[in-house]
Amino acid sequence: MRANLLQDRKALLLAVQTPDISDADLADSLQELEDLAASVGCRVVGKMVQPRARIHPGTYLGKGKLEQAKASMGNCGTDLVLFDNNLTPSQGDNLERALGEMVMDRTQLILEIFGRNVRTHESRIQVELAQLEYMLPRLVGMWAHLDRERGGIGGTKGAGEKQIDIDRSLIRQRIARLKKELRHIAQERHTQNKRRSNCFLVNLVGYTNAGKSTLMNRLTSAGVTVENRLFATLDPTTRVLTRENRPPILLSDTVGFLKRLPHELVASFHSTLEMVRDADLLLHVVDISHPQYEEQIAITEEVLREIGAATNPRMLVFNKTDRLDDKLTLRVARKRNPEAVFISALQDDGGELMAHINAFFEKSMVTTPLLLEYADYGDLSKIYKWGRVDELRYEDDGIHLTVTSTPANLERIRSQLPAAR
Ligand SMILES: Nc1nc2c(ncn2[C@@H]2O[C@H](COP(=O)(O)OP(=O)(O)OP(=O)(O)O)[C@@H](O)[C@H]2O)c(=O)[nH]1
Ligand SMILES: [Mg+2]
Repeated sequence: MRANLLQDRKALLLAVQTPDISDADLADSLQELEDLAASVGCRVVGKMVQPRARIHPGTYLGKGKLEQAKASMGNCGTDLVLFDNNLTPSQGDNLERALGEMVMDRTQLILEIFGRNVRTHESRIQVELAQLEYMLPRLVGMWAHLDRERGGIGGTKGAGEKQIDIDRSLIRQRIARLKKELRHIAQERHTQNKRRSNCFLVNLVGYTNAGKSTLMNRLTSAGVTVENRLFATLDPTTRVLTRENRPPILLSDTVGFLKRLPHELVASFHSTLEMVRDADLLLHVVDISHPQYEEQIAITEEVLREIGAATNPRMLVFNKTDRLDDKLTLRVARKRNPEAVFISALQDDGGELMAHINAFFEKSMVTTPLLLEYADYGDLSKIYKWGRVDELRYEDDGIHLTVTSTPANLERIRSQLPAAR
């Protein structure tokens, strides 16, 4: 396990409120930053906001506010400053010097959390790739001080600049290697998925901490890690949801979404998210006990659009209903989302949700009569494998069947059994 540099740090949260950010949005954003900090073991000891017409290009905050921040840090023993917005490399550099403590922006913090939660080879590569992609354009800021200190001689490259060239090329090489490895893993998964092509694929999606993994465990006893912290799940897990169905239904759990998810992460988790795009049904899990659940729905929809899953059929699943004291939230949500399912993944048995899932797939199935000649009797098992046999009659000319399945699977039956009509 890698060392957690952030464990037990006392953090000050800093944000600039530009005119386009409402008080409510700012409060939510800071709360989320605090939750992110808590999930790496930091304690937030203070929050400061500066209303400004625009972010200061050099130091993000104005000079006066910066001094105020430094004074407050001294009083609280703060040893980490977290910025709600992303910093440019030079802002980060300037702020670290001005404040004298470790400075991190939102993206860096999220990358750090992902880094801590990797469990498999694949997610380790994905996170490292995102970290390197984030670092690459920032190398200038990291080394520029070397040249500044030497005064830089016109025409020749300074030591810092040379160092940047070396680092850049090393990082690019590493990025290329990681990408190649990810492609290889994705290919293997593709082959695996092909084997599953006669199954229905259901994927859990939703905001981080909504209860996706809890629901996965409830429905399939998959034993996926459940934790009350953000981004507990990074690796996809797939299990059989029902064997009784023809075709069987598989359920996958995957990484959660978040507002302003760094685009480097979305890009490097591409192959994981591809599974979401391939799903026949998305279960969009929502934590209804969260005060901003409606915004979280909108953000999840936005990420789904970004990854090309805008048109996949989906079902809204409002979770954590047991945490609601007031009936009003539930009533409003039911009224606004008459098609949605309301559950508590902790307390319910999931039966109602299963009924909805089955009904959804039932709608896309087709029922057709088939005639199988006695000479092909051995192929009956294929029909049972790819479809549901509703009726079976032995007559003089062969076996008369009524079979229900997806159009694709019925096509498969017909093409594999020349005698089936
Ligand atoms: N009260 C209550 N808590 C729940 C329910 N479902 C999940 N939780 C809790 O919510 C927290 C997050 O649950 P997870 O299942 O890890 O959430 P997730 O959506 O998989 O989160 P990430 O993997 O981080 O995206 C855990 O502490 C769960 O015990 C529920 O129905 N009721
Ligand atoms: Mg999870």
